[in-house]
Amino acid sequence: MAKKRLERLAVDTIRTLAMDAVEAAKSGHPGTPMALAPPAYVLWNEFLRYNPAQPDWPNRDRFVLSCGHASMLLYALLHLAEVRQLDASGIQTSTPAVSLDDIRRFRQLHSRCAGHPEYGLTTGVEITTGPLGQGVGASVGMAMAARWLAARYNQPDYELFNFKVYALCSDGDLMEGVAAEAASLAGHLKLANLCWLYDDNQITIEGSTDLCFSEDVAKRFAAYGWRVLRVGDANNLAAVRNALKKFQTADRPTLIIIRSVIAYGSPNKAGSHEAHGAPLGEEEIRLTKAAYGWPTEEKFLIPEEVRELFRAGVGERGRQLYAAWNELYQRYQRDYPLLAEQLGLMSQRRLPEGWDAGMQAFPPDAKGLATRASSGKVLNQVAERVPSLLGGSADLAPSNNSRLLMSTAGDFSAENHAGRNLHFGIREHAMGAILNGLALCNLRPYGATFLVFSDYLRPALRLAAMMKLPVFYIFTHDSIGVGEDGPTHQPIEHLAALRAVPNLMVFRPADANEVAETYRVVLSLRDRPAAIVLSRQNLPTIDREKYASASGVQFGGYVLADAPAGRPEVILIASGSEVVPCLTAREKLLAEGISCRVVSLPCWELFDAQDSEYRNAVLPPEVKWRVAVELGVRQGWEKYLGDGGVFIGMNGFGASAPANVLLQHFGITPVEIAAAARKLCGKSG
Ligand SMILES: Cc1ncc(C[n+]2csc(CCOP(=O)(O)OP(=O)(O)O)c2C)c(N)n1
Ligand SMILES: [Mg+2]
Repeated sequence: MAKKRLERLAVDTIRTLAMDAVEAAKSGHPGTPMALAPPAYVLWNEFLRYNPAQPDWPNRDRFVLSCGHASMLLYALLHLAEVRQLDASGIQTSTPAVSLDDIRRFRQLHSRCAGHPEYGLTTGVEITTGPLGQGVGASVGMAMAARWLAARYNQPDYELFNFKVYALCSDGDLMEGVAAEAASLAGHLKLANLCWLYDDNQITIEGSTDLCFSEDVAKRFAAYGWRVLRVGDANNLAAVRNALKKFQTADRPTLIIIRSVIAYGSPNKAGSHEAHGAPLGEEEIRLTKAAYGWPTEEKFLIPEEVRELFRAGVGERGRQLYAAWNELYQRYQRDYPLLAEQLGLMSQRRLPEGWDAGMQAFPPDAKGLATRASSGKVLNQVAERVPSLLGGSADLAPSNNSRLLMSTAGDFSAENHAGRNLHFGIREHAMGAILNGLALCNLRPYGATFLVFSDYLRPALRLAAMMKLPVFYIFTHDSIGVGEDGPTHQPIEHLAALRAVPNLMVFRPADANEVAETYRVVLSLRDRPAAIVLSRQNLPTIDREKYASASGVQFGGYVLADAPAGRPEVILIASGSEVVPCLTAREKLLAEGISCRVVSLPCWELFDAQDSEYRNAVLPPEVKWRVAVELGVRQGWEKYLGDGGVFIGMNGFGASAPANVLLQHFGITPVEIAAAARKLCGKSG
């Protein structure tokens, strides 16, 4: 069969699979896969360096479907390329990642063809997408990871890492702010290994992009420092090929603007927003198949020649490239055993033996230090022994104490892709997305900002939790304790909002030693992100001879100071900066003959995961008189307070004044804590 006809057959196979799957599901997005089948075909079968039999090859090119609603496009490609599924422990199996049955059961329970691509569910899906902008945002992190790995691990004659990152994106992706933030940084960093293919179909859900999107995207990206190429018609395979060829030798990121027609080929729906998110309908499918010259009554048809074409293309190329790489890697292991060992650990998200040996205990100190400061010290101690740890702040590193200070760390820049200190600029949302991209390439990234601005990266954080990525966030300036900056900078609802995210661990350590223990837990996480919430103001370092060891952090909560004979009438529960005020209140209460226990509760998620025996030992069900203290909203504390408890915290926004004045003003002091406990016990002061 002539090459051109064969290619057309492959393209139409992708199109009809998408049409049939959406029709069977009675739900989904057929129009965009139909339009983008040609460029996706060329990219996958002619350019992508990807081994379907070894989908976790660390140097594979990454393909990100940022417009996740076009998921059937990706599933069709994974099926035709015969990508193999990895099992839960990452071992290859001989089962297809996407079987034809999965495609038939698109969007149904337990099908690997979920509504939007889900990382971890379907091998070959490099990232969960659907929330527009997140895929392209994370693609910048992936491209940074490729550069960083190359700069740190390639050796003369050992080019282990040189993978490229391709992201397919839509109008919606490029309207989102996160894409602009990420593109701006990618241009600045000259990430020449990054290519976005933009589906310029001039259609979104409400209709033509004329309604709300009239900027010159090409000029905008050129201004970011990108190279901009155009393909006038998505069906022109030669033009797509040409553009992708140019990208291979680029010296900066590339945007390929591809003009396409949504639902191409459909006589009545092509070019219409109606084809975005609804099945075409049986009759329209028949007409469209006829227009393609496809058998009109066949469903889920895959001509054998098309399978052969993919085997001879991406399959064979991937097999050869991987074999050559693997041979190189064998030699690398012999010649650079230490570096190879690091890479091996990274690929399993494991830490080097003794990684926490450098962590030092902090001596008791009444003046103490801010937990952001102790965090900076511990982070640096840990970074010495965890080579995959890298990160930075959204322009607040001096305040977040998030900088890696050792001389070998360096700054990541266009000239130095080996730096471990990342500079995100004031781009919290892109920071969140980039951290996901870095973690998806098995690095251990962190990002820092003020807790109050965690809202700015929340959509990316949510995806990190959904994808089970071990990203961590350093959120400082955690309460009205920031003082004079006032209510705009004083987080109130943020702890509750973060605790509401499934699979995210939120830590709010009380002193320097709890900070160290927090890092011990957080760095060992392999399947979830964590937020470390830290104070701006100094907090006393608790005397651990007098009170319990900070190692209790590993249980999420622990008895820090017990009542005489372990029989409390009342329990004071707190996190972070409110723990020491509770200790002070306890002293007062003990002096009055009220037996009182203080529980430090730095991490709800960890505490809730303990068995009931432990939890009941810390918070005995029979002790109903409880006071919880936290400089945030009450939401969620009910589960520890029960019916008889009292909450001391914030009911509304803060105010601008020195921190101590604010604590008095809002009534959050040891005096008030003791008074609340006394009242519960029915005693007077
Ligand atoms: C952050 C976010 N907001 C809204 C949506 C809902 N949504 C899905 S697709 C889409 C826009 C569709 O237009 P476009 O991105 O151009 O995709 P096309 O229809 O051209 O494939 C919207 C608003 C979303 N998925 N993510
Ligand atoms: Mg569009």
